[in-house]
Amino acid sequence: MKIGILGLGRVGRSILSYLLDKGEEIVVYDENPQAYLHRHVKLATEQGLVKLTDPDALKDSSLIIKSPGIPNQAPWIKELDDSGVEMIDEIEFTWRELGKPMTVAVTGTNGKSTTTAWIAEVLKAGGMKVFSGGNIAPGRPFSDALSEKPYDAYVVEVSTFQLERCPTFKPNVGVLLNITADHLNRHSQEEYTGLKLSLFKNLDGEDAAVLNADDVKIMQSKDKIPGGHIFFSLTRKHADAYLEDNDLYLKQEKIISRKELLLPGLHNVANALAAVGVAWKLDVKPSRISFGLKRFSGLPHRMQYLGKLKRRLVYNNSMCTNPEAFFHSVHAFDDPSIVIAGGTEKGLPLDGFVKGVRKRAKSLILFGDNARGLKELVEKEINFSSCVIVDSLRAALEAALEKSSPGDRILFAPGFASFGNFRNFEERGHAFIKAYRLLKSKR
Ligand code: UMA
Repeated sequence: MKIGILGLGRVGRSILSYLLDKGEEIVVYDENPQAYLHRHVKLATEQGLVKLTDPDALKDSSLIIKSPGIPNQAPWIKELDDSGVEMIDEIEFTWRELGKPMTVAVTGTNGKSTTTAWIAEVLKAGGMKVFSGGNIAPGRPFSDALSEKPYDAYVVEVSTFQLERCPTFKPNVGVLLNITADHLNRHSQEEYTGLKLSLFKNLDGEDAAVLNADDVKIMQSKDKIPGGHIFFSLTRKHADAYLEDNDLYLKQEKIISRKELLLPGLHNVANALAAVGVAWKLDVKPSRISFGLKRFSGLPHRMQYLGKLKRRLVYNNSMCTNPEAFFHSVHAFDDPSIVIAGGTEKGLPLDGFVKGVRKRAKSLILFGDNARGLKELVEKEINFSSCVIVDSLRAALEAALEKSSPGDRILFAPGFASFGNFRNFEERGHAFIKAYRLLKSKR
């Protein structure tokens, strides 16, 4: 059987390695010739196991698997479609190849990655062996599961890019967190909403749709969503999973207090309630749901709770790379933090940074190229005088300890890009974690 792979990013390479093991005839195409230089692709090509080709030569394939980044509207994709060849998304392919296993698929505009990882944690607490992946970043493609031993459940984040060609994909539980505008360069708003809802199109009475009852767009569409409905809400007590007086409930039974969750912000309470809804459908006991919710400290570098250092709570939000994100990071908490910030300017307006400092910073520890400029800015604009400039992340943590008291929170929310000192936000986050561990070991 001749199988085509379009795109040799993380998805394409993961499928390639699985198909190589199966001994299939494989043809690949990527518009960027650099993609062929990747070590595994190069090796397979040199050994004659893979043919690099052009779109025309793919027309007689038995099946083509398209990477999510390649737009459906591309003329060469349309041409392939016209030839009648079957072209599907990685999600559809992986689910079929795995033999249609127990799958929880999570979509929405915001919060997908955190909720996917949180659901996985709660199901693990319930004793299940769980694969977690999909669109989630940092994370691994769903197709990585093909090369591993079977799991009890697969929890996958799916983006609209991955739902365009999933004709038979039928998760046992689909989760829709929210729908706002996004990816309008690739879909119209109507198409985008339609694609999100298409996650549920094959559900039957045995399956469940876990839906945010606070989202107007979702509630307007709910009658079109098949499967049993499980609602979660921050405000409605008649929902299945809900928040009341700062406690999270499942069907009138208290599961956990909000203050026991390590992740800040009401949006994360909503994400936790979605996880409660999924866990209930999969028969996880309330005490285990509570345990799993409590244990989750966040995805790496996204408001990740690291632990306590000299009785200060330390959070790593290295993913915060612009002033607007800085504003939201510091506002995730109701009270001010000792904030570590700074990096490389990308020419963006600095209002979000200044507003964030005014409302939610007790002290500011600044590092990176723009440290001096930021100090002058907040001194001049808002008369903020509690600034320290440092030249390393370790020095930043030490300064933060000096400026704080037990019980305070130290928040690493750079608000700027990581270029210059680090390759990307992940490397910067790792450097922060390393500094935290070093100081912790010296206590
Ligand atoms: N390519 C072409 N032609 C194109 C576009 C891409 O040939 O028109 C080739 C590129 O040269 C490249 C390959 O396709 O070699 C890249 O494929 P890809 O963009 O699908 O990237 P992957 O590395 O396979 O990553 C994809 C997702 N990428 C996108 O949706 C753009 C990752 O989501 C996802 O984590 C990964 O699969 C595993 O499932 C990233 C993302 O930005 C994080 N997602 C969007 C989001 O979250 O908002 C949807």
